[in-house]
Amino acid sequence: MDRDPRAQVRKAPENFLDPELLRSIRTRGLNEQRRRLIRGAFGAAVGALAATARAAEPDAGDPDIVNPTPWSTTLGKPVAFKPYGEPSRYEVALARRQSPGLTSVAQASVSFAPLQGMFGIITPSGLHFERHHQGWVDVDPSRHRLMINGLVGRPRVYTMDDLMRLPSVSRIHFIECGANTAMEWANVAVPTVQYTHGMLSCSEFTGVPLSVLLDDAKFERPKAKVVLAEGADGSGMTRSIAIERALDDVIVAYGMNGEMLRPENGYPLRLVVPGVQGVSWVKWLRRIEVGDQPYGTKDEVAHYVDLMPDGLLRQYTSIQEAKSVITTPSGGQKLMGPGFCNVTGLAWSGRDAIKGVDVSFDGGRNWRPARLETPVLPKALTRFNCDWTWDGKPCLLQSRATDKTGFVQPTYRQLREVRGTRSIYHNNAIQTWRVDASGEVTNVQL
Ligand SMILES: Nc1nc2c(c(=O)[nH]1)N[C@H]1C(S)=C(S)[C@@H](COP(=O)(O)O)O[C@H]1N2
Ligand SMILES: [Mo]
Repeated sequence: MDRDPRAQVRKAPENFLDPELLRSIRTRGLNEQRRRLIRGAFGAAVGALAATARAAEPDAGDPDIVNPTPWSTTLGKPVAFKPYGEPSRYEVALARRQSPGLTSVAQASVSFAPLQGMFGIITPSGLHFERHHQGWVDVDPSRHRLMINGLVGRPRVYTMDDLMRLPSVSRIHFIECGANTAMEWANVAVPTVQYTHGMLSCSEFTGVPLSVLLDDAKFERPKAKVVLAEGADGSGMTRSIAIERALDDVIVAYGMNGEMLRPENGYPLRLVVPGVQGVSWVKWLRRIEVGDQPYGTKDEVAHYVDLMPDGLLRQYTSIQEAKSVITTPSGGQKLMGPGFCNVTGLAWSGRDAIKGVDVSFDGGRNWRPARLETPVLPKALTRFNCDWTWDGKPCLLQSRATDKTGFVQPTYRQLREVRGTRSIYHNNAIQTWRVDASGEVTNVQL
């Protein structure tokens, strides 16, 4: 343990096409560096580890059991050594990454969440994916205002202090960019789940229900049909949201995972539109205008439309349909050898809670039900697990989600029959990972 893991990890370049990076991808919480230590330091000494249980016998001579470790024979560090805590220095490989191939302009960019290294359903705030149309902005909360205007009897302007006095709710929801998994439409087969599905995160959000603010502004029923949400950044981000949805579960949120939103994610105020594609979750939210028809702004007419096989554009496609992905084993990881392996992944639906997830080991011919971890919440990520004993032969891993509405995640063939091949957004097809005889996992499309 005297090797400096930072030095090893720094070698990993950010370019996803580089094999060094792929080797640094974490597997089941043990990053590649630590796995190598396990195999190298005493895996060799132990020799034949039982194939079914990857753990050493107590008398196997492991020096980290036999000898005292530095941390058990020295004084610990004092409390509040760091006023704001951070992960262990051994975990620096777990990081958001950008794909240079996708985003050449730094300010209009994406960083992907490292799904392959996360547990449960909550995304740590520092690993939440980012998508900015014109960079993130550093808003001074004392100067931030939220205006409610348009078809209202009483236009309102709130300060942050005003908003924090109002009734609040906290709810766990996923956010997925409509362009998540977009490269796969063209079968680009980006190498890791971080790049195939990493524009996805799930947090507990706290804030004021939008319905409270609309009522406070005395919005004009029944004339009001839609609200327009506008951000304070330079991108002029504006999205129309139907009034029924706005009055349902939309939150004007200031909190994320128990603290104020991070600047990258909209500090001090963002819209949370459960189940709806990320672009409608307007960050640095400064205005809600009530109107009687959709606004047809650039972000919903020129962008975020789906080109259908008949050549027409599908607009206002907002809901993220049921989808799932296996996060371990996944692309860029390597199985340590035949034997037991917990297959784990995430499932979600923008319509309701997940009802079930099936896992296939033979490219979709046979399916087995996975165990869902609790809680299983509507419009939130759901973690699934499936016991598997790998026999060392090549195989094709898939997961298939079904939500409470009965919607079943489609195959690529089924999705393309309806949507054609020219889409960018809303790819919720079944993902396939190929495991070869050496245990290496790659992204393939069936
Ligand atoms: N004001 C503003 N809001 C915005 C954006 C933006 O560029 N500006 N990007 C949108 C897009 S396309 C997505 S996918 C989500 C991403 O949210 P995140 O960065 O918190 O992950 O924010 C949305 N809200
Ligand atoms: Mo997005």
